[in-house]
Amino acid sequence: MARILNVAAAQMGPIAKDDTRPQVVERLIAHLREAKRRGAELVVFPELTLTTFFPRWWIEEEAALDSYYETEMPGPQTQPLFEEAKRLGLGFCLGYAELLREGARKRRFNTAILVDAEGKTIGKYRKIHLPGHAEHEPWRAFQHLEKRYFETGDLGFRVFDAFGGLIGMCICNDRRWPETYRVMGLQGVEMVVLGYNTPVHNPPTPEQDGLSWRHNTLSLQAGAYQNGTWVVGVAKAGNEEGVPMIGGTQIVAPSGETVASAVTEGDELIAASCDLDMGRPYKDHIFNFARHREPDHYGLITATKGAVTPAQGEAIEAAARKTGKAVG
Ligand code: CDV
Repeated sequence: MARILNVAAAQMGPIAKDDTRPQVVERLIAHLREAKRRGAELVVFPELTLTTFFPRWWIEEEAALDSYYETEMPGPQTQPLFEEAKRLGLGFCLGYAELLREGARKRRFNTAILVDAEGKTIGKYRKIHLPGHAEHEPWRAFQHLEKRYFETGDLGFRVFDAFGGLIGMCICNDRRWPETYRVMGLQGVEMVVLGYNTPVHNPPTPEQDGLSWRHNTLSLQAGAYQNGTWVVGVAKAGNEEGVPMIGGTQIVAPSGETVASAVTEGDELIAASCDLDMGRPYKDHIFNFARHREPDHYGLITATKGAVTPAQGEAIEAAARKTGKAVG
């Protein structure tokens, strides 16, 4: 019997700087109700769902910066979302800015949580690949200060036994990195859910602006196919505070084929019935990891962060082969 997970991808249109949490939560609840009407069990919301994408601004005043973060989840303003999801019997994945206090130290993460149909948080992910820069770069049309406003995630790429399958999370820029999917693929992931905020224009490489949509789809489809997993990518889209952001919300099958996609750049819900066993033939044959992977030849992947010369690469690979540390 097929293992079907009915999933909905809840694309959001722009969120203005002055929009309040209750206004946003009302839009999220509208998505939940539509998802329920369409038979969904799990609803995926975008990255930093609750506010405008604030890393586009250089913010000097700490209180102003703090206002974009959640110090508790659920808190008083997000509780209605949890309650409505529970009432409807829906699980969800929600991205938000997380602020932790450890003594006098503030810690900030770009976070996503997986919440089950009972309203219980059963998984948490903190964004690992943080794009952009840490200092003010006024030459840009807008900033991308994720490296300033967030720490690198400290929870790894975990996979959760939930919704009748194995579910993983990542966030936005993570989706462009094959390592993201492979670490979850090695844990048998069956569905990767992720949200994103992707401006059409990338200030350092404007010549690629016309390819922003293609690079999104390419990354989602490659990650799905190469790991025999479903991938659900959900945008916050449209013109947000003068910055156009791509839509392209889509649900990708383990074949690498997109089975549902959004057609607007506003609040739009798409849904699909996903057979979690559809990844099985990919995992058993062309990407049978235990049979065909050759980790003894992948030493460079973890031995270096940046590119090295071919001579250095050869030396690192030779040393890794000698230690032969792969298991399985
Ligand atoms: N929020 C993001 O991580 N955005 C990046 C942009 C800056 C390229 C992305 O990878 O889509």
